[in-house]
Amino acid sequence: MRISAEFVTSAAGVDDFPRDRLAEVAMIGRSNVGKSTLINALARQKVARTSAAPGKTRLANFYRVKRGLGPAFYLVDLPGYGYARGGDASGAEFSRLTDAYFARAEGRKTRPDEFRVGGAADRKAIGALLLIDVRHPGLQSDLDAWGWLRSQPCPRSIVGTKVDKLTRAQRSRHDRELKSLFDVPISLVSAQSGEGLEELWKLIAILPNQTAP
Ligand SMILES: Nc1nc2c(ncn2[C@@H]2O[C@H](COP(=O)(O)OP(=O)(O)OP(=O)(O)O)[C@@H](O)[C@H]2O)c(=O)[nH]1
Ligand SMILES: [Mg+2]
Repeated sequence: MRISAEFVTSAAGVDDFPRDRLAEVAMIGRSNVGKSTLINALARQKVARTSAAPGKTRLANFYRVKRGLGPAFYLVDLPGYGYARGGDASGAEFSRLTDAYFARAEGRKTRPDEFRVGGAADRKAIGALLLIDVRHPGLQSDLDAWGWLRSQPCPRSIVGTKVDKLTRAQRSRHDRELKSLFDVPISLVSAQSGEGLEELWKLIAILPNQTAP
Protein backbone atom coordinates (compact mmCIF):
# COMPACT_ATOMS: atom_id res chain seq x y z
CA MET A 1 0.00 0.00 0.00
CA ARG A 2 1.29 3.45 -0.88
CA ILE A 3 2.39 5.56 2.06
CA SER A 4 3.19 9.26 1.95
CA ALA A 5 4.74 11.09 4.88
CA GLU A 6 6.07 14.60 5.39
CA PHE A 7 7.36 16.63 8.31
CA VAL A 8 4.98 19.50 9.06
CA THR A 9 6.09 21.32 12.19
CA SER A 10 7.93 21.24 15.52
CA ALA A 11 5.84 22.59 18.38
CA ALA A 12 7.13 24.03 21.66
CA GLY A 13 3.64 24.82 22.98
CA VAL A 14 -0.07 25.29 22.23
CA ASP A 15 0.42 28.11 19.78
CA ASP A 16 2.43 25.88 17.46
CA PHE A 17 0.06 22.89 17.28
CA PRO A 18 -1.70 22.42 13.92
CA ARG A 19 -5.20 23.90 13.96
CA ASP A 20 -6.77 21.79 11.24
CA ARG A 21 -9.18 18.93 11.85
CA LEU A 22 -6.87 16.04 10.92
CA ALA A 23 -6.86 13.23 13.47
CA GLU A 24 -3.64 12.57 15.39
CA VAL A 25 -1.84 9.56 16.81
CA ALA A 26 0.78 10.49 19.40
CA MET A 27 3.81 8.42 20.34
CA ILE A 28 4.67 8.72 24.01
CA GLY A 29 7.40 6.85 25.85
CA ARG A 30 10.78 6.94 27.53
CA SER A 31 13.72 8.49 25.77
CA ASN A 32 15.39 5.97 23.51
CA VAL A 33 12.38 3.59 23.46
CA GLY A 34 12.17 4.02 19.68
CA LYS A 35 9.40 6.56 19.05
CA SER A 36 11.11 8.36 16.17
CA THR A 37 12.39 5.10 14.70
CA LEU A 38 8.88 3.63 14.77
CA ILE A 39 7.51 6.66 12.91
CA ASN A 40 10.14 6.14 10.21
CA ALA A 41 9.36 2.42 10.03
CA LEU A 42 5.63 3.08 9.69
CA ALA A 43 6.27 5.78 7.08
CA ARG A 44 8.83 3.55 5.31
CA GLN A 45 11.11 6.57 4.97
CA LYS A 46 13.35 8.59 7.19
CA VAL A 47 11.19 11.57 8.12
CA ALA A 48 11.98 11.66 11.85
CA ARG A 49 15.42 12.19 13.39
CA THR A 50 16.62 9.33 15.55
CA SER A 51 19.63 8.86 17.79
CA ALA A 52 21.43 6.25 19.85
CA ALA A 53 21.75 8.94 22.55
CA PRO A 54 18.52 9.57 24.50
CA GLY A 55 16.82 12.95 24.59
CA LYS A 56 16.96 13.60 20.85
CA THR A 57 13.38 14.75 20.42
CA ARG A 58 12.74 17.81 22.62
CA LEU A 59 9.71 19.27 20.87
CA ALA A 60 6.45 17.78 19.62
CA ASN A 61 7.09 16.92 15.98
CA PHE A 62 4.15 16.51 13.61
CA TYR A 63 4.31 14.29 10.53
CA ARG A 64 1.44 14.24 8.08
CA VAL A 65 0.93 10.70 6.80
CA LYS A 66 -1.45 8.99 4.44
CA ARG A 67 -1.69 5.31 3.66
CA GLY A 68 -3.50 3.96 0.63
CA LEU A 69 -6.99 5.41 0.37
CA GLY A 70 -7.18 6.18 4.08
CA PRO A 71 -7.57 9.75 5.36
CA ALA A 72 -4.48 11.86 6.05
CA PHE A 73 -3.62 12.25 9.72
CA TYR A 74 -0.69 13.27 11.93
CA LEU A 75 1.77 10.97 13.60
CA VAL A 76 3.15 12.97 16.51
CA ASP A 77 6.54 12.40 18.08
CA LEU A 78 6.39 13.67 21.67
CA PRO A 79 9.53 14.31 23.77
CA GLY A 80 10.67 11.27 25.70
CA TYR A 81 10.50 11.13 29.47
CA GLY A 82 12.95 9.66 31.98
CA TYR A 83 15.93 11.55 30.71
CA ALA A 84 17.02 14.76 32.44
CA ARG A 85 19.57 16.57 30.34
CA GLY A 86 22.29 17.74 32.68
CA GLY A 87 19.92 17.27 35.61
CA ASP A 88 17.84 20.28 34.60
CA ALA A 89 14.07 20.59 34.83
CA SER A 90 13.42 18.68 31.59
CA GLY A 91 10.99 16.37 33.39
CA ALA A 92 8.75 19.33 34.18
CA GLU A 93 9.20 20.61 30.65
CA PHE A 94 8.00 17.29 29.29
CA SER A 95 4.84 17.35 31.38
CA ARG A 96 3.95 20.89 30.39
CA LEU A 97 4.22 20.22 26.65
CA THR A 98 2.54 16.83 26.86
CA ASP A 99 -0.27 18.16 29.04
CA ALA A 100 -0.82 21.05 26.62
CA TYR A 101 -0.83 18.56 23.78
CA PHE A 102 -3.52 16.31 25.26
CA ALA A 103 -5.59 19.32 26.33
CA ARG A 104 -6.70 19.44 22.68
CA ALA A 105 -8.26 15.97 22.80
CA GLU A 106 -11.97 15.68 22.22
CA GLY A 107 -13.82 15.02 25.42
CA ARG A 108 -11.46 16.99 27.62
CA LYS A 109 -13.31 19.52 29.74
CA THR A 110 -11.99 23.07 29.66
CA ARG A 111 -10.68 24.25 33.00
CA PRO A 112 -11.00 27.99 33.75
CA ASP A 113 -7.21 28.37 33.39
CA GLU A 114 -7.22 26.68 29.99
CA PHE A 115 -9.06 29.36 28.01
CA ARG A 116 -6.20 29.64 25.52
CA VAL A 117 -6.83 26.14 24.27
CA GLY A 118 -10.15 27.39 22.96
CA GLY A 119 -13.64 25.99 23.05
CA ALA A 120 -14.90 22.54 22.16
CA ALA A 121 -14.73 23.45 18.45
CA ASP A 122 -10.93 23.39 18.62
CA ARG A 123 -10.83 19.87 19.99
CA LYS A 124 -9.82 17.01 17.75
CA ALA A 125 -9.58 13.23 17.63
CA ILE A 126 -6.32 12.18 19.28
CA GLY A 127 -5.21 8.64 19.98
CA ALA A 128 -2.19 7.86 22.17
CA LEU A 129 0.30 5.04 21.83
CA LEU A 130 2.47 4.35 24.86
CA LEU A 131 5.72 2.74 23.72
CA ILE A 132 7.48 0.37 26.08
CA ASP A 133 10.84 -1.33 25.46
CA VAL A 134 9.92 -5.03 25.65
CA ARG A 135 13.29 -5.78 27.23
CA HIS A 136 12.27 -3.80 30.32
CA PRO A 137 8.65 -4.48 31.26
CA GLY A 138 7.28 -2.81 34.37
CA LEU A 139 9.61 0.22 34.72
CA GLN A 140 8.08 2.65 37.18
CA SER A 141 8.29 5.56 34.73
CA ASP A 142 6.25 3.55 32.19
CA LEU A 143 3.67 2.52 34.77
CA ASP A 144 3.37 6.17 35.82
CA ALA A 145 3.00 7.29 32.19
CA TRP A 146 0.23 4.74 31.65
CA GLY A 147 -1.50 5.89 34.83
CA TRP A 148 -1.31 9.46 33.55
CA LEU A 149 -2.56 8.52 30.06
CA ARG A 150 -5.51 6.67 31.57
CA SER A 151 -6.58 9.95 33.17
CA GLN A 152 -6.74 11.59 29.74
CA PRO A 153 -10.00 11.43 27.78
CA CYS A 154 -8.43 9.92 24.68
CA PRO A 155 -8.33 6.39 23.28
CA ARG A 156 -4.98 4.73 23.97
CA SER A 157 -3.02 1.56 23.48
CA ILE A 158 0.40 0.11 24.28
CA VAL A 159 3.16 -0.90 21.86
CA GLY A 160 6.13 -3.05 22.89
CA THR A 161 9.20 -1.97 20.88
CA LYS A 162 12.48 -3.66 19.84
CA VAL A 163 11.03 -7.17 19.96
CA ASP A 164 13.89 -8.27 17.64
CA LYS A 165 16.25 -7.90 20.60
CA LEU A 166 14.66 -10.76 22.56
CA THR A 167 15.30 -14.48 22.31
CA ARG A 168 12.23 -16.69 22.00
CA ALA A 169 12.38 -17.62 25.66
CA GLN A 170 12.74 -14.01 26.79
CA ARG A 171 9.97 -13.00 24.47
CA SER A 172 7.32 -15.27 25.93
CA ARG A 173 8.40 -14.41 29.47
CA HIS A 174 8.34 -10.64 28.87
CA ASP A 175 5.07 -10.90 26.95
CA ARG A 176 3.46 -12.65 29.93
CA GLU A 177 4.85 -10.06 32.28
CA LEU A 178 3.51 -7.18 30.18
CA LYS A 179 0.07 -8.80 30.06
CA SER A 180 -0.02 -9.07 33.83
CA LEU A 181 1.13 -5.45 34.31
CA PHE A 182 -1.20 -3.70 31.89
CA ASP A 183 -4.93 -4.02 31.39
CA VAL A 184 -4.94 -3.74 27.58
CA PRO A 185 -3.62 -5.84 24.69
CA ILE A 186 -0.05 -4.92 23.74
CA SER A 187 1.18 -4.82 20.14
CA LEU A 188 4.72 -6.15 19.80
CA VAL A 189 6.76 -4.56 17.03
CA SER A 190 10.25 -4.27 15.61
CA ALA A 191 11.22 -1.28 13.54
CA GLN A 192 14.26 -3.29 12.49
CA SER A 193 12.63 -6.48 11.19
CA GLY A 194 9.26 -4.94 10.38
CA GLU A 195 7.43 -7.41 12.60
CA GLY A 196 4.03 -6.22 13.80
CA LEU A 197 3.98 -3.04 11.68
CA GLU A 198 1.08 -4.11 9.46
CA GLU A 199 -1.06 -4.90 12.52
CA LEU A 200 -0.02 -1.61 14.10
CA TRP A 201 -1.10 0.29 11.00
CA LYS A 202 -4.55 -1.27 11.32
CA LEU A 203 -4.75 -0.20 14.96
CA ILE A 204 -3.54 3.33 14.15
CA ALA A 205 -6.19 3.71 11.45
CA ILE A 206 -9.02 3.31 13.96
CA LEU A 207 -7.48 4.50 17.24
CA PRO A 208 -8.17 8.27 17.19
CA ASN A 209 -11.86 7.79 16.53
CA GLN A 210 -12.50 5.18 19.17
CA THR A 211 -14.23 6.45 22.28
CA ALA A 212 -11.96 6.80 25.27
CA PRO A 213 -12.29 3.82 27.60
N1 LIG B 1 17.09 -3.34 17.42
C1 LIG B 1 16.22 -2.33 17.39
N2 LIG B 1 16.63 -1.07 17.69
C2 LIG B 1 15.73 -0.08 17.68
C3 LIG B 1 14.35 -0.32 17.35
N3 LIG B 1 13.70 0.85 17.44
C4 LIG B 1 14.61 1.78 17.80
N4 LIG B 1 15.84 1.24 17.94
C5 LIG B 1 17.08 1.95 18.32
O1 LIG B 1 16.88 2.63 19.55
C6 LIG B 1 17.59 3.88 19.57
C7 LIG B 1 16.65 5.02 19.95
O2 LIG B 1 15.69 5.19 18.96
P1 LIG B 1 14.89 6.56 18.78
O3 LIG B 1 13.81 6.29 17.77
O4 LIG B 1 15.79 7.70 18.49
O5 LIG B 1 14.24 6.74 20.24
P2 LIG B 1 13.23 7.87 20.75
O6 LIG B 1 12.18 7.19 21.55
O7 LIG B 1 12.74 8.70 19.61
O8 LIG B 1 14.16 8.72 21.73
P3 LIG B 1 14.05 10.27 22.17
O9 LIG B 1 13.93 11.10 20.92
O10 LIG B 1 15.30 10.50 22.94
O11 LIG B 1 12.84 10.40 23.05
C8 LIG B 1 18.21 4.01 18.20
O12 LIG B 1 19.56 3.62 18.28
C9 LIG B 1 17.41 3.07 17.33
O13 LIG B 1 18.14 2.55 16.25
C10 LIG B 1 13.96 -1.67 17.03
O14 LIG B 1 12.79 -2.01 16.75
N5 LIG B 1 14.94 -2.63 17.06
MG1 LIG C 1 13.02 10.66 19.18
